[in-house]
Amino acid sequence: MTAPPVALTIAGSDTSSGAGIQADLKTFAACGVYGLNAVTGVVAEVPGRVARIVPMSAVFVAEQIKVLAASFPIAAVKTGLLCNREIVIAVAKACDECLRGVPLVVDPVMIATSGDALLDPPAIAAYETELFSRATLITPNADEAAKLAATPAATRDEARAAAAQLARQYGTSVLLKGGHVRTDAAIDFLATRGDVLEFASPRTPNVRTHGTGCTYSAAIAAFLARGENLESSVPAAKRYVSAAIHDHFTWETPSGTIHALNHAASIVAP
Ligand code: PXL
Repeated sequence: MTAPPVALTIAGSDTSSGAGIQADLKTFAACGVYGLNAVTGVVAEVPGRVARIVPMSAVFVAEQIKVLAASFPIAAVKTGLLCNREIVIAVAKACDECLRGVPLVVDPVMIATSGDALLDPPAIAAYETELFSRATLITPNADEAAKLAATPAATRDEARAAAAQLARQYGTSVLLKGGHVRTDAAIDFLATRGDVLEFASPRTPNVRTHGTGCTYSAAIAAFLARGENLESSVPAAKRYVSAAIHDHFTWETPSGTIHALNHAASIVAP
């Protein structure tokens, strides 16, 4: 067997395996990439309810990254939940020191699908000053983009303008995920090199999956690790997520209906 490309996720552990490290590793595997992980914290949760988050120490997060970077040929990195300001700063520093030149996808995970806040204002400020400028791509959803750009992103025109503004603001490429924007299809806006490209996919109604954002940014990192560029990685990743949502799993339980992404829905040939 030839060795696959290697990608690293720096993210939180989701006990219910729908989001976080678990979603990222499933995505890497399905996209033909070998996945490494540095755990930022452990989240006790089920879909729709976060019970508790226990962060790792920032020093230990940095140590995980350094150990991995010293051994593996890491070809792309993504960040997910970074829990707090100290971890955001430690990750930025570690990426600078030992992953220089490696494509970095930053998913600014601020709010869970359940509505739970996952980051406090000092942590968000650290993303803005320490991490975004080092990223190849940042992938806010419409709510995160509106907060960062301090401008509405609820309609197609607003979302397009917010993506372009954020790209200028942070000097990096921006993928604004328009799942919650008022359009018939789910449209994402990729602002890169002065241009805004749009990628649309049909909506799958009445599915409550968590982990779609994690999965999307992990798939982009996987395609970057495979040597694709941003303009080809984003639509390939969107096809991957859309299939995982469309072919989702459902459990009917005494406490309600549980949905989960199906990562076997579109396995990408090595
Ligand atoms: O979907 C955001 C997210 C990211 N990372 C972890 C999570 C969640 C949401 O629940 O638990 C670890």
